[in-house]
Amino acid sequence: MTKPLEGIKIIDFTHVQAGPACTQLLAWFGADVIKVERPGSGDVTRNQLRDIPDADALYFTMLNSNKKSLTLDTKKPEGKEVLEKLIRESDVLVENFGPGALDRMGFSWERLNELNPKMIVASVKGFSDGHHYDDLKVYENVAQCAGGAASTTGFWDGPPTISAAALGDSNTGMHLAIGILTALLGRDKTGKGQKVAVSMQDSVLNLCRVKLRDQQRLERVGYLEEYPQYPHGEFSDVVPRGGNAGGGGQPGWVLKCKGWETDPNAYIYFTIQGHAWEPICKALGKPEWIDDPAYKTAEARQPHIFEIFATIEEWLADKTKFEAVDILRKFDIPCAPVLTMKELANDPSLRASGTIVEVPHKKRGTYLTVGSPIKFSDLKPEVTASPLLGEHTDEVLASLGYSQQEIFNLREVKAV
Ligand code: CAO
Repeated sequence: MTKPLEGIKIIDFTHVQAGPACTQLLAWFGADVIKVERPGSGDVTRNQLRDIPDADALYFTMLNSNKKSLTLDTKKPEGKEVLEKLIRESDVLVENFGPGALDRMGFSWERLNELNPKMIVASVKGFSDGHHYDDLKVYENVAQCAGGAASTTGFWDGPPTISAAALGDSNTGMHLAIGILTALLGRDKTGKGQKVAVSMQDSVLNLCRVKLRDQQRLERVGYLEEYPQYPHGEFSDVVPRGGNAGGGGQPGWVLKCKGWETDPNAYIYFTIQGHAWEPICKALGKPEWIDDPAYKTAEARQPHIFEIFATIEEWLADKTKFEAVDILRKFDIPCAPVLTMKELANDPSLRASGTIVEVPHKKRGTYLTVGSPIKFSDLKPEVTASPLLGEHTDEVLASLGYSQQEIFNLREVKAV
């Protein structure tokens, strides 16, 4: 099978999560991704949170599959020379160094564009260029705070809360991948490369779009009717944390199921979709609610929505989260069990679809990872192991025309 990105050569100058998530995606789809890493140490995640001594950590293996690894000291003149050769024949360079690091290395956008005017240079930074915080280094949780996610996540009587989902890292990487693919299509038309930049703050904010919607609604009308604070609580002038409330026009909540006293994940998410009120009443054995004026409309239900949720919890008390969903799905009610990582890892549907995959690795044995969440009719992305540090150094150098002796010399000066 020919993969859509076959023939696209990418210099992967990324580390930790945001950048690697982007280049991994492009590698799954066929791009030749060469990860450039510092000799001796490599991407810091190779060593972070190791579970097997002397083997790359899962943090690294799960974000760097399908790539090659070239060790190169790009601060040494010999290393710079190799990088320049690689730049001349690559389509894309992706980086997520701290602000100014690439410039300090001698590879500013102007220099890169001079070396290869067709190359796309893609960057992740914490904040966008020119932002008053653009000198800051940024990790996931910092971005979640700066992008509006933390102030709007959690419960109203608790502090701002971080999501476990990588809204700052992998989400930014996904945005960058869209930018790179757009620039590649643009290059087909213009013949020119360009700079593509995505900030983690912007990417988080992009996912918090509905909260900016709510800020404007709040300023206009003074309340937000789908938040638990309505109608009995107080609103200030900023979007509050809404706990587990639904973010759209239909209320929802995380509800207890059988066993919640001992199992912290014995819950389902239940959504009261307006037009599904009748089936909900039927499912719950509450036909009298269907035409009761106190329950009939969303407006009528809202003031006592938590009493309704409490009644649903009574109905759930003798049902596991899976049994409950199996009943509710027959009534077309949007709901799901709260699934644990263990349940997801063993989910036969996710295994069958290739979303959870087992990958054989030279040093680790087999490990689990998340495969492509994007499914195609003509492409089934195959996930292969992440490279060992410098595993492809000789191969990449040889492809650039270096002889065995020259490679030996580069090793002698510790440039590779
Ligand atoms: N050869 C030689 N030097 C190399 C090299 C190589 N192959 N690869 C990297 N380096 C050097 C860089 O040039 C830089 O040197 P100077 O600071 O002396 O110019 C140095 O390594 C450190 O780079 P850094 O600033 O990127 O690394 P850090 O560990 O201090 O910061 C991070 C990490 C993530 C906070 C920072 O890179 C950052 O803010 N990146 C942008 C935002 C981002 O992507 N964050 C997401 C990370 S995932 O949570």
